[in-house]
Amino acid sequence: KCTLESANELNLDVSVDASLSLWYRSDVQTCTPWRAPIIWEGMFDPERYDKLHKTEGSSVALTVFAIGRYLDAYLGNFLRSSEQHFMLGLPVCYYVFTDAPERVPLIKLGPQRSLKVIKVAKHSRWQDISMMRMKTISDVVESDIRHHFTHVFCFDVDQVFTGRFGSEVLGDSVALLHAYYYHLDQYWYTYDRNQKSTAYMESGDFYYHAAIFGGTWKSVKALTDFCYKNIMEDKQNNVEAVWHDESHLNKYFWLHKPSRVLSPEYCWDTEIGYRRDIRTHRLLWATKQYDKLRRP
Ligand code: 2GW
Ligand code: MN
Repeated sequence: KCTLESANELNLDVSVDASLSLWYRSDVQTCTPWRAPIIWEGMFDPERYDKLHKTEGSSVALTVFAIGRYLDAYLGNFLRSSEQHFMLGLPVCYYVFTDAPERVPLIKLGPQRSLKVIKVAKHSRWQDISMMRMKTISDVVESDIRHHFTHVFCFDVDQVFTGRFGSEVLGDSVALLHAYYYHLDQYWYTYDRNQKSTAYMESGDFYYHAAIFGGTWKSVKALTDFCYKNIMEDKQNNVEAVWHDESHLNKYFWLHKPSRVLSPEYCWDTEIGYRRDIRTHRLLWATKQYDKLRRP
């Protein structure tokens, strides 16, 4: 059971976890075997978290990539919705990585919120666009983010905020349960099963979704360095993990357990349909337009 004492023992986010009332959700798993909280609607008091993080001086960098057709297709709605729901009340800076800075939409930002556009090259393979984010994030944490922000959250751009996505997610190392796998047995998890890949895993804890991960800048630096190093080692050996950066992320969190886990309420796909345990939608997958966006 997750208690304040168990969190204390493990050096989890103790002061923060005092705001969790884990007993409010008996219908879902609210705690990992290593006693990290899994955050579900109804488990926490948003105001207490906000107060606490204001006092502690928490601040958040959000990284997002919008390269090629993804810029016009998704970035505007992502940023506009984020201004309505993401970390309201805390200092936030968007780090937007794109190959076309001139096409980044002008969004009116709230107080204490800013946006940086950083030009990056467009890799020709989409798998590389996705995987190479790890290297880019690591570099910008080192050169910029670590000097200005306590936390970093990294997002896919093909999604839209629809509800509070607040300071309750802040922790040392934060992973997200994949909406399609959270209720399934291990057997179904799509870990990389190729022994030649560095992402190879026989078993794991959960299947995490790479669409959102975060934590302190230090943890995010460690995660992105690990994934990038393994991605490059695989390239040298002419292998590629089955779900690219997501396979490497799952391997990382198997070896380095997250201190906080987000329920799929934090990244839901309405295509799944109604689920009794999903009490709120904080972020939704945007409609995939693979035919339009993924042709060469
Ligand atoms: C990606 C796939 C095919 C064609 C284009 C792209 C693409 C991705 C692109 O042209 N431009 C671009 O900026 N991206 C960025 O990479 C963008 O931020 C996007 O959200 C992210 C991941 O690609 P996405 O969202 O199409 O992949 P998903 O939704 O299937 O993502 C899961 O699996 C990926 C690995 O295959 C990643 O791990 C991702 O984090 C997962 O959510
Ligand atoms: Mn995506």
